[in-house]
Amino acid sequence: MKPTFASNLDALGQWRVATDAKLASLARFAREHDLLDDSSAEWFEAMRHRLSGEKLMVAFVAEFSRGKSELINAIFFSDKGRRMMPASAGRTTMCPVELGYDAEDPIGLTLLPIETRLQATSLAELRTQPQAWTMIQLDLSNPEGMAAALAEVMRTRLVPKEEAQRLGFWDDERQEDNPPINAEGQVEIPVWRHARINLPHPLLKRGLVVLDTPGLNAIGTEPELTLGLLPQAHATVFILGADTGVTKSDLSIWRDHLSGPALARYVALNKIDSLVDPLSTPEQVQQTIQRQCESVAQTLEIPTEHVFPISARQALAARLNGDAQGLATSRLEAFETALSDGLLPKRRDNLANAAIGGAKQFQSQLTRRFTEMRRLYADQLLELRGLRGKSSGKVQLMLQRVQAEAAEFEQCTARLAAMRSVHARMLKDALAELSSERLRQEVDVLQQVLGGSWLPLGAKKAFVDLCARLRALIEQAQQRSEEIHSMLVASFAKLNAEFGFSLVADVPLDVRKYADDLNLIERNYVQYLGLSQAFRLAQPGFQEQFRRMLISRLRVVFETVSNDIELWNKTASAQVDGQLRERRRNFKRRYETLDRIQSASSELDTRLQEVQAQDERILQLQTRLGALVDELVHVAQGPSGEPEHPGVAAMKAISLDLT
Ligand SMILES: Nc1nc2c(ncn2[C@@H]2O[C@H](COP(=O)(O)OP(=O)(O)OP(=O)(O)O)[C@@H](O)[C@H]2O)c(=O)[nH]1
Ligand SMILES: [Mg+2]
Repeated sequence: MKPTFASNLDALGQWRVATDAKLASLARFAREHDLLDDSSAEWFEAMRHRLSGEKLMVAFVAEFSRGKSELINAIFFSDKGRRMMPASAGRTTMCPVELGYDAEDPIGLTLLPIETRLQATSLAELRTQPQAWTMIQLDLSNPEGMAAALAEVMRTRLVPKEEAQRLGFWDDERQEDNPPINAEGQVEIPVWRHARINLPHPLLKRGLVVLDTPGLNAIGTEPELTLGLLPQAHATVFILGADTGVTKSDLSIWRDHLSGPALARYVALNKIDSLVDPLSTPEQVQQTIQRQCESVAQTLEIPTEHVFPISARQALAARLNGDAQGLATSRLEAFETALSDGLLPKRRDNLANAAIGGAKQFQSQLTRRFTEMRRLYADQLLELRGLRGKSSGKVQLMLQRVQAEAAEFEQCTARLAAMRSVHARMLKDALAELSSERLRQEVDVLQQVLGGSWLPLGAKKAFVDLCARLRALIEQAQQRSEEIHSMLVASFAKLNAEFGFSLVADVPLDVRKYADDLNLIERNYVQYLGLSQAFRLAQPGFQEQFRRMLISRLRVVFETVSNDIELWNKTASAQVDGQLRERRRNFKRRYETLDRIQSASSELDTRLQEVQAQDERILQLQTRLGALVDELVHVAQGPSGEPEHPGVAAMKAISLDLT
């Protein structure tokens, strides 16, 4: 009984493999025929890396004991023959748990001690420091042993109130949020701050990352979770209990962490089995479930169809026992279908568009180059045909003409050098404003404005101002890119007219779109600064973490903008270099040909045939290129029309891969 989500993710995985194979063939073809310049090679590598390595993160968020861990077990790990993630009554998962697979890391469970919260280092930085983590090996052949090891995520210990306070689990001013305190004045706190499970499970190997979170205020206490992981998750599943409905604390989690507009959110109304009542008919129970869904939808202000009634426990048990009827009653499959339909096609489309767009651009770049080469061959053929029956004196004259033309052409080098230096300077200016140093300066301004006081209102304003300045930097980068484009258009036109180049400046780059990423970060942070957890920012350690997290997220945006600009400009330069090389080669060939014809007139026909053969070879290359790109498009777009059964899609992907 293969879970729906799993099959669909499998199909996506097959598609990725098939599309990657087509990209690889295209790259191989280009390399074999010496058609791959540096910037294109870079693009191929980045795109293939995205296809094979891009992660898909699904985060589960809810108040404690709503069944997050149980649902994760039912959706993703029912193949293990037992309950993998600990799920039990009361508080169970004590720290965020990230399940994924990275072939470069050892298999096992790694845990970050809670005390690291006292350092200013952010979780993102700690990820790169293996010595900060405790490692527990997992024996894949022993599910019992694995489950026992995973119980580590439940570990807690008792500490004096003061220590809990330092670690962010106690606040005198917010008594209602504090954990219970025992007779000795001690408080129970998690032993670990974050857990990562690195497991070569088929789904995780396909790039899925599952994030299980602890309930209660724990979400808010870790800025990394609220600001880093959750906003970047591709989908968030919010879980409610059918037995409890929407409680006040459910609602505050929803409002504080899930109401961001950009998130793909799913709401599961779990534990519908608990509504079964021996005194009611099954129809009456169904009506109760329906009423509950409507009331949840109304409270959360979402459409009723977006609330999925399920029973995670029943689904897990049914899958473990191969019980189809039980699985149907759990209604999990409808939820899984919605989750995969909402998530996977969009992801596939994004990857497909990027792969197809890039490949087509590469194709038009090469086509331009082919056209230019064929133009030169045509000229040469004309020149050679004109020599038929001509005396060797005429050939001698032609030789001199070629020499003169070549010398005249070489005058372009000074012009090219001038253009290159202008181009390099403009590019440097455009990139300077996007450097991580520049970013740090801007964030430092925020820090100075705030001083030590991170009062929610002031912090929010300072932050909004920072985002406005950063947007202005992106706008400036856009303008500089357009200036570079105009400069190249003008220079290319002159070079084409004076020296017979056929240079074309691509459409100008659009980096303005990255302002949307900034907007998203802004919304997350503003929400965080405004919410009930903002008081935690008063603690110095959190402030520093907050700052570092912010810089690291902003840096990703700025680096993407820089990379795009660099790649665009590299492509433009590569075109100039390519044509220069081709023209020089052509002069040399023409000279050598005439030279040989002069010494033996029988050479003329041989040379004519050679040039014709070269021209035909280019035509063949162009046809082959077209075929390879078409194949890629065909595989990447996949079968059009109605979505089909995932198994069929997977089979198709495989068979296409083999052809
Ligand atoms: N009756 C019933 N119980 C369920 C269902 N799903 C989960 N439970 C039970 O509810 C309890 C809590 O489930 P967990 O999965 O541990 O809940 P959680 O949301 O992960 O809780 P924390 O880890 O504490 O944040 C466990 O005893 C589960 O077996 C369900 O569909 N029906
Ligand atoms: Mg849990």
